[in-house]
Amino acid sequence: MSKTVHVLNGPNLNLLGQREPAIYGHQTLADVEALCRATSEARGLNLIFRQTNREYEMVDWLQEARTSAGIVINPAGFSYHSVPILDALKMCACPIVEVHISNIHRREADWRADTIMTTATTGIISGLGTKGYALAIEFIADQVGA
Ligand code: CA2
Repeated sequence: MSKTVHVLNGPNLNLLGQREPAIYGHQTLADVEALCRATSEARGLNLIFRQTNREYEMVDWLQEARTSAGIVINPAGFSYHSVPILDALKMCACPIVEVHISNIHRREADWRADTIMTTATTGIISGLGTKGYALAIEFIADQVGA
């Protein structure tokens, strides 16, 4: 059984911490990676942590991750329209946790709640800030008995 967890981040999350702190907090993506690394190490899991602004790259990474211990994905703006990413998620054999830093059901625009990814994920964490990433990794560790 693979002991690698993939944490994949979608468009614009490379700028996390640089705008809208009232919604997304002050932590940067480097801070999120450090949190994910500490959580994975504590549970004996290897971590691959990535961010992309390119849809095709996310599809490639999901195909790479499909037989891993699990996937944590914040699809960001891809959440609302990307059929290629949805199809790639459906091909994954491992547990998948969709994470959103903000509570997408409490946002100013109703459409933000309408992620199409959730039909292909094991579950979703939304609104718990960057801690959601750590909780998602803990869930995957439990699933693989790590
Ligand atoms: O709450 C989340 O994690 C989101 O997935 C973030 C997406 C947004 O489109 C979703 O509705 C909810 C947006 C990410 C934009 O990246 C940022 C860049 C700089 C500062 C804050 C966010």
